[in-house]
Amino acid sequence: SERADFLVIGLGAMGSAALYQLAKRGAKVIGLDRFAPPHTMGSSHGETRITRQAVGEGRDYVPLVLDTHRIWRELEADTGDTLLNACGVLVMAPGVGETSHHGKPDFVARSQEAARRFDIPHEMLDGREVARRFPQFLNLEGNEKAYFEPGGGFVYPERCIKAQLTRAAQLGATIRTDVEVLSIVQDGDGVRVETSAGAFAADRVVVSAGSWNAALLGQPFDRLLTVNRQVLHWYELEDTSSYRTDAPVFIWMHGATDVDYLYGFPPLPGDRRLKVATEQYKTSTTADTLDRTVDPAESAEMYRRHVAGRLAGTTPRVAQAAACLYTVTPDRGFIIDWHPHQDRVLVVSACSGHGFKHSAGIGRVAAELLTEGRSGIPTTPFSVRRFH
Ligand code: PYC
Repeated sequence: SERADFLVIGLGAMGSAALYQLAKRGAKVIGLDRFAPPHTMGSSHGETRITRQAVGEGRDYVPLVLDTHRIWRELEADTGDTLLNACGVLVMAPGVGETSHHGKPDFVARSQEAARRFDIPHEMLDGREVARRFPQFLNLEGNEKAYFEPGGGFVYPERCIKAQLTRAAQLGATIRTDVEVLSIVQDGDGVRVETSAGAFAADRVVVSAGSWNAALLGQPFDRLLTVNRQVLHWYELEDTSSYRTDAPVFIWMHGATDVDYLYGFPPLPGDRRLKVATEQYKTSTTADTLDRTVDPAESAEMYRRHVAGRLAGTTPRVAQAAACLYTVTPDRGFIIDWHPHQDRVLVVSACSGHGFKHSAGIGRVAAELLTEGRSGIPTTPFSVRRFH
């Protein structure tokens, strides 16, 4: 069997970051992926991902995103590629009614609280001020509550993954694509991994296979993790004049329930499409049985419920659509922890649909846990033991 210090299974957001950080530390490391990353089969495709530094999901996440921004800038300098566009992020909720997001109440206020605690530049706006500054948002009541963070924005997920895999390979990592992992078995002082391309052995293993994690890891992960299909939609713009070149990304809670919500991105330079999505947690699927085609009726319904009358210049014409996966814990958080039954297997992660902005920092945490046994950023909030 091929042997390494560390084996990373799944080279998406988290795995590519872990591979890069381990290679940077001089470890002998092999990365495996079932496809050829960056690919469209998991949770890391679709051109853009929101990043916010004052994370309303909880203050435990903030050190991860701050570290991640630092690493994107380092990788940009190394590769010459643009990874992070700090065009600003706007989080908006109605003046009255539903204000929860990602399972957390008062999401706008929680973002403000995190910004204050970590000294992150931000502004609090009402709907009237949002309408004045950002004419792309239509039909505001005026009493909306909004958090604006000029240092937030979006990252290019495929480029981030590619940059980390490229740097990892330059630093000596081995990357094996189109390899399916069949079993992960701990034996004495190491771990043996059987795959479609033969056996691999390592001192320790990182499992960062996203929606495939539940099946690979067995109990208790198969009980804890739920996979939800999400859909990304790109609508044709007939008029881009409301979108300044520094138009922000946005999360907009606009109605009475927590499904009355959309998030989206400004058009990319030279592009005449607007990418938006909502989220659903009602219907679950699996990575292998998911329907990856998007029915035009789904995009029509998205446009009718969330986009029409809210975003300037849009048309219902669908330029593109894609299905994407969330792997979700019961509390919509993260898992970064050793497997409870295999103490040489580090599980990274489920990220419940809000992980990409933290991914480079999570890779560094994983590398520290593997090489030093502890990490500079506390991982207790992401422990699997919290579910016992
Ligand atoms: O993390 O900002 C986010 C986000 C919005 C929608 C999905 N994730």
